[in-house]
Amino acid sequence: MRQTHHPGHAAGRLPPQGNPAADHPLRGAAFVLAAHRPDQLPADAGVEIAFAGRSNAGKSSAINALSGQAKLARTSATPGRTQQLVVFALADGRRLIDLPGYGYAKVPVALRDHWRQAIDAYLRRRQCLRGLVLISDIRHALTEFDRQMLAFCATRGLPCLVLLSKADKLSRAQARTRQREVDGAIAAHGWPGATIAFSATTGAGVAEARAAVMALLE
Ligand SMILES: Nc1nc2c(ncn2[C@@H]2O[C@H](COP(=O)(O)OP(=O)(O)O)[C@@H](O)[C@H]2O)c(=O)[nH]1
Ligand SMILES: [Mg+2]
Repeated sequence: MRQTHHPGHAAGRLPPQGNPAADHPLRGAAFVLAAHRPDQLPADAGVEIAFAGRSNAGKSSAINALSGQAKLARTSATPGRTQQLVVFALADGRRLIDLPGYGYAKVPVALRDHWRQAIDAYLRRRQCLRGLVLISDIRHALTEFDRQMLAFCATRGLPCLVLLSKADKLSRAQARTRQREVDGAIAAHGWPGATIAFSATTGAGVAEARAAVMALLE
């Protein structure tokens, strides 16, 4: 096929050739909508996985790293910014849901309760939900909410992929120790969780996490 010149394509900024989702399906993820309440989400059909985590844990950065798109989800140095259920869809319609970050102390109590209930309702009722991706800072122990998410997955029989984020902040040995501690807590409770040490900054664990996320979406 003959290529025509396009003035918007400066050297080095040519788009990838062919189907953008060709190398991995998450690359085709696109923003659909942001909801304030679970009833504003797309119809409860098809296949969906949700991303949960404490505010500032690196949830948006993880979604961007997994999708290979630097600006898909908004990242912020200011915790407590994402207070919506953000929906992304793959080319074939399967969805990723970015749940509101929890645990940010400066959010007013009433708003925190609102989101707590919204997350709770979503996780309890959503039939198309196939699994949860929990983002937890590798430097900290699992929070009370992390534990509730894992216990919730056990109750509903859903798998939970735990991305131990910001692994670049620790040495390899420290990261391994932290991961073993979390694995131990998961095993002790019989939670349906699997951990991956992850860094959006260095890309460590991203390929493995991508494969695990795609497995959840099967
Ligand atoms: N060093 C490092 N910083 C990270 C990583 N992931 C996120 N961050 C930083 O942590 C802060 C919060 O990240 P964000 O993705 O917005 O967190 P969210 O609130 O959970 O969505 C930002 O300043 C990010 O740049 C990582 O893998 N390594
Ligand atoms: Mg975020």
